[in-house]
Amino acid sequence: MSNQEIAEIFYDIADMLEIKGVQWEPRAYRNAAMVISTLPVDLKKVYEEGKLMEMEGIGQSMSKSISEYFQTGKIKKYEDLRKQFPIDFRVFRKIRGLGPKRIFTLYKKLGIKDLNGLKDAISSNKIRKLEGFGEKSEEDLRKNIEAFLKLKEERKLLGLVIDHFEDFVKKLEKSGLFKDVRIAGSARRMRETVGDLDVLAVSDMPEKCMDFFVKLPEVKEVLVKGSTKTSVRLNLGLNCDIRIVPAESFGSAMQYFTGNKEHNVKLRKIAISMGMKLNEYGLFKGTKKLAGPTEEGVYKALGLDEMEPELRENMGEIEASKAGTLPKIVGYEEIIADLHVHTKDSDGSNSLEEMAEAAEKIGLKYIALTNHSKSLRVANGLDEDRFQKLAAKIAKFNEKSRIKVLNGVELEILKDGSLDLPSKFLKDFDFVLGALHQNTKMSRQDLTERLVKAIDSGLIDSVAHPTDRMIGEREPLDIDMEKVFSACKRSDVWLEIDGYPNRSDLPFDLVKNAKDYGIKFTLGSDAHSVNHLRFIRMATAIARRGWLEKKDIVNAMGLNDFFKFRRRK
Ligand code: DGT
Ligand code: CA
Ligand code: CA
Repeated sequence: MSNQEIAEIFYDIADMLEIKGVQWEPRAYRNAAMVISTLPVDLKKVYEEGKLMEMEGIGQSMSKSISEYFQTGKIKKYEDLRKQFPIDFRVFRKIRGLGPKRIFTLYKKLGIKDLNGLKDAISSNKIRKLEGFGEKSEEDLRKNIEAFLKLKEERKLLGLVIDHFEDFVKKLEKSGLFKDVRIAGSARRMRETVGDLDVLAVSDMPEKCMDFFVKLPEVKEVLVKGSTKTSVRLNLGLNCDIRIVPAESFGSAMQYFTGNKEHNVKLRKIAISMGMKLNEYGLFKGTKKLAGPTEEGVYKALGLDEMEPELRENMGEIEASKAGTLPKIVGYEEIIADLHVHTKDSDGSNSLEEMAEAAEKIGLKYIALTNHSKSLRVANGLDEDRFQKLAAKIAKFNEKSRIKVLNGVELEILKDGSLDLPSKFLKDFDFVLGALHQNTKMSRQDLTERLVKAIDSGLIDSVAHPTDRMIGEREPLDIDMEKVFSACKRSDVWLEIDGYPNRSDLPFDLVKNAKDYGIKFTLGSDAHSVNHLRFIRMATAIARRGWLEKKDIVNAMGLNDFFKFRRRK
């Protein structure tokens, strides 16, 4: 995907400029890279429409670089820097504990350019002898590399590709060649990461369909081409399988190719136990076809309710359906708020007005600004004084706006479980989202106690991204979640589902566990720019995958209820 490629180049440039001691440019490049990597449309399209400069964070020189990339396939500024620093920043950046300065030290002192070089240096104990490293950091690096390799799967974050998937399928639809064309597989189940894109279609002209399909500009390479199944590599960096099936099998094929596999296996067993046979062509008794055209028909004939794709993870949904206890999960359209939004005031790239306006455009009724608090210096956290000024701005904005903005904070939970702002000051916030970001290298017990202390303080409303995992970067914190859930229940504190794609935190299986404690949840996009507000959909998807109903979710309440149900008064 050119978006990702250009974002990586910009991150590389930022790292190299930082090594050179350049002052503000690295920050500008990182900001632009963040915006580009999370863009819902193809950057190339923005370029072709001449709208690069309209993007936030993209000035004249970056716009020129992007144009240069699309015209020549290269960016000279980048190539020149690379000659000075022939280092694999892309991999090193993803290893915890390696910033640009340390990467450069490794290169300068030991000639380390890539992961293999780094691994060799670690196994021959060379790192510990370097100034500023030591034995402990050598050991940490070894562990962090292991973690990186373990998490580095060839999967994409759905939140970053779903809009591209949908645009792609829309193109197929618009061709007029298909009677029906739908997304199946993990993307339909809204799994946080996807291995490929599965598309199912019905058509009278399969050959023409496949010809049209493989010629789309999103297709990089054709892997297999047939009239019922074609597989291609997409520019996005993953494969797409399209299958054309007869209309009378569309439902059973959708069921089969939506999965997941374990869910399917269980369904098939049920069919067998009823003397039937289930496959992608239909549900059969002997030679008689009992179901096939619709998914609903397949489930009904097996004595089950048709269930939302998000539920089909073999997490007890089949048993619950049989018992008639399957919940009516929250609808995407029932979410009317976003309770985790950043602005320029801390580390976001848009103003309060811009964020609110964009949120209103996607149909939200209120949002909570949750900028970082002062100890999170890397994110430009706010102190009391700056928060007070922002509160005044918010109050003024609300006087004349339709959408309402809550005065919130993403509050650092400090090392000892105390909070980053005085309790008297916290009272003035509408919404306090407690978060662990720093000093998390602690024992399971200490970390659990730290978080539980904050939950029991009576001063926070919800816990931001509770496990602090970063998909592909770092594992969840080692915390006793059962203790956290009990504390939330006891102190009437909510838990956040953060929909920012690489967070997707609380993970859906833990959401389902937490629900059993009777806890309520807040959903947040964790937007750092207007185009991230769309991630509220991903948070909602996780809520649905965790079996949450409307009543379990704060964001489905109106503002009056929000204040009524908020325990902190
Ligand atoms: P992914 O692509 O790894 O993100 O996950 P899925 O779930 O999209 O898996 P994929 O693309 O391999 O297959 C699509 C669906 O096809 C899967 O969810 C269930 C079904 N399927 C695949 N292999 C099998 C199988 O061996 N047995 C059964 N019953 N179903 C299968
Ligand atoms: Ca798939
Ligand atoms: Ca597939």
